[in-house]
Amino acid sequence: MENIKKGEYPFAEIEKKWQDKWDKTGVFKAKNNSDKKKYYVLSMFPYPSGALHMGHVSNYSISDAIARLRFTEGYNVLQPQGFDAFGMPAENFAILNNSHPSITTEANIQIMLNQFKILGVAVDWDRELSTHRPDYYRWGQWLFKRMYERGLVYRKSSFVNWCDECQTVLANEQVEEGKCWRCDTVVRQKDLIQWFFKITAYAEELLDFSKVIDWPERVKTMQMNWIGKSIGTEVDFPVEPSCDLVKDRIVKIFTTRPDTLFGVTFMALPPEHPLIVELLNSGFFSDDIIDFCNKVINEDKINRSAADTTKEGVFTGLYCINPVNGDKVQIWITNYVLMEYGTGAVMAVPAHDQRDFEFAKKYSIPIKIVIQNKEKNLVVEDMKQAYTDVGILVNSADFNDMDSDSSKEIITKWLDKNGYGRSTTTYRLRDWGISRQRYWGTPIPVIHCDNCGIVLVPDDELPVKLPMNVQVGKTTNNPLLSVEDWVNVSCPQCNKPAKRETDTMDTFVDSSWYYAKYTDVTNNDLPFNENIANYWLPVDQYIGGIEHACMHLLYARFFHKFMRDISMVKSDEPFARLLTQGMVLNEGAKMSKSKGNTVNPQEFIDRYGADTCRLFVLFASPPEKDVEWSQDGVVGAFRFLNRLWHFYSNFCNSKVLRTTKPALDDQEISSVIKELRYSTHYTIKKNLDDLSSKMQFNTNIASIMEHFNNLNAIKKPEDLSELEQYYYSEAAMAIPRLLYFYAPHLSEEIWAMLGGEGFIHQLGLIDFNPSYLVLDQIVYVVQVNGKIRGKLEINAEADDEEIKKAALDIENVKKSIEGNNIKKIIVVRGKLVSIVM
Ligand code: ANZ
Ligand code: ZN
Repeated sequence: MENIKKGEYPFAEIEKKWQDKWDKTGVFKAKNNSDKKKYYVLSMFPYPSGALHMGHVSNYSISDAIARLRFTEGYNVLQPQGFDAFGMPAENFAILNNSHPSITTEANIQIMLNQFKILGVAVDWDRELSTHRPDYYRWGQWLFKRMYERGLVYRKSSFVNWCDECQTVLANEQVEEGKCWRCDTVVRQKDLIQWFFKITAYAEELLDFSKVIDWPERVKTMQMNWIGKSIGTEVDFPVEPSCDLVKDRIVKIFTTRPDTLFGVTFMALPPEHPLIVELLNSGFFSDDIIDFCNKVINEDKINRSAADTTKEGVFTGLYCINPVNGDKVQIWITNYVLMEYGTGAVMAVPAHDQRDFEFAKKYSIPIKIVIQNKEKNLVVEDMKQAYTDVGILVNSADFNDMDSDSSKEIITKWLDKNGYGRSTTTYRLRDWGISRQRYWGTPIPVIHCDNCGIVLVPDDELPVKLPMNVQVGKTTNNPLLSVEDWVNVSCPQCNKPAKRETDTMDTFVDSSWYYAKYTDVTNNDLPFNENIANYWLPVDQYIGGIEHACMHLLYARFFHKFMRDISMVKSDEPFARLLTQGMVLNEGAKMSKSKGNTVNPQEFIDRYGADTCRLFVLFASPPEKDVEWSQDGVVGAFRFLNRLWHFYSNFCNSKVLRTTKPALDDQEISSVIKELRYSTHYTIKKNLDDLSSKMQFNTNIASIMEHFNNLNAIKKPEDLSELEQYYYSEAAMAIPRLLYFYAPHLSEEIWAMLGGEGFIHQLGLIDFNPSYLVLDQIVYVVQVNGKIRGKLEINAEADDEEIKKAALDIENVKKSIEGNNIKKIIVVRGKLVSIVM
């Protein structure tokens, strides 16, 4: 980037000056006790990589514009900031730098704090937190214990997504197209004992968005699909007791099509099904079957469940009995059924399910039609695909001739009565596996004792601190396992030798409640004081990327509801409003190191200043849309601020600046000044309107620029009359107060140059005068039942309602309506008001 050129405004000096002033006076500190209304604005905290990227800058420019707006409106504003510091990237960063993550993390935080400061955000820095510090994660451990006590934490062995590169488990959400979301390594399945949070206990409530004020529909839909509620029927299929191993065994299936029960021709089970696992372990299966199972287990689950996956399977040699008709149906192990959904087993009905159809065709399994179409002409031999529509039941004993949709309930009731099945609801949402076999995370506060089993670390021994004497590096094991003086402890209950849990928590646990800790960050007796938290929560406006729709945003809602249920908070939701900001793109692609298309905000701010940076990202597009990086756009923003600077440098030192209105008649001013006055008041009104509903910063900024052009178009202000100079000054003085939300440093500087005192936000919102918005009057003819009854002269900007009201106010109109009911009033814009009685 080029160096500063002659004639460019001294942004570095100005920005430093105002940042120091904000800092010294502490004007942006939030008060936990205040008579003012509160406003809590939060942007998702960054991982301390050591450098803010453009995405952060865009995120924080949006939240800061909102915060400064609310400060100006007179709210007691809380805008905190902190760091999401645990996790693999930090551990790997330390490994790369041959250091310890606690050292590299704190160093990175210092660098980023400095970058936040040069961005000039109105943050209450007294509340800074970082999740890797014991005074924070202590309370994560405390919350884990409270969850455990409520039966919301458990351990189970399960197949997990395993990344060999990162040597840890990944949540389903962290697997992207079968690969690790961080390092792109192909994920494989591994059987491990894991800790789980029972998020499914809240599945139903998490589907309810009625308590959030404003969330993007897209995010709500993504969460609803993720939770995936499905109402259906569970049916018990006894296994034919062909050998002792399978005596008294039942395969439970979940179906949404109980109407097809009589058409079941085989059972489809995944290799992970408990019955299959047991048979695998007992040596029941041949090598072919074992090989097939191993192959499928290691396949990516998302691919397995995709509709177009090639269906594969092996016959187990075992049968189930269909409880409704006694049919003997083969049990197959298949790749297309997942253990994670429903009951992990499917009654396959090839005639009416496409996946089952393809499978049956491939392996020559019988197909049996039980739903007939209207024409009653379905025949197995002619079927090219499954018939999945509604129809009439056939081959279904007592249920024949029933309509398929309405038979579902009848069949389910009949199953229930006979003890064969029951109606049930299932969710796609899984419990949240939080175990990570890594060093750099919140230790799980558990001790394993041979005598007592699982023992929770007593509250007064929290935090369980991460040991510092650890060699981080690419070991095949969790590095914590080798820290013997940390692992070996005496059991808190029986004092016998015991071992610490070495799994650490998924970092999404840390980020699930940080927004609440900010409210009372220094509390060392509890996570936070209930009253303080209830004063601030919920967060009024949360801002972050759409990529968090199904992980962080769902986990935080779960935590919040849990905290509500143990009376820590009163609200039902953590985030009342959510804004998902767009990405910063460069040449159409997301900025990323691997693509080599990043722009370093630091260099950028050094060259053009923080105000230019903020103005550019906010001006380039609405906050929820992507921003396309453009050097021209940047230079444009910079040029605009330079023009302002030069304008005010002259203006503020001139005699034209008049802050008090001379006692003269407005009739005396020229039409040019009248138009300028209109521009001033119109711009203010438009800005306030835009900001009170949608955060349309880009159109806001555009109108400020336009207003400045109108001002600048007046060439010789020194020749104007005193009164005209007053209106000219008014036009000039509005700009810093409007631009303040986007370019706060320069705005404060200009305001001071204009003779203003204090900080802009302390002035409150700028007012406009509606009578100056009357540019043209329009004359309407007013008719009552087709007869002209009067004329109406009204502001051209008046809306239909205002016009109707004014028309009904005309004396002559009133008289002719008297005593009659008005049927309707038609407004023909610019011409006519027609009243029909
Ligand atoms: C028999 C049947 C007949 C089915 C038919 C469909 C059509 P949703 O709506 O998404 O809940 N299914 C159940 N558990 C499964 C699992 N673990 N893996 C893969 N598929 C599974 O889907 C419910 C249907 O998905 C169920 O209804 C079951 O197939 C299948 F003509 O049962 B159905
Ligand atoms: Zn013990």
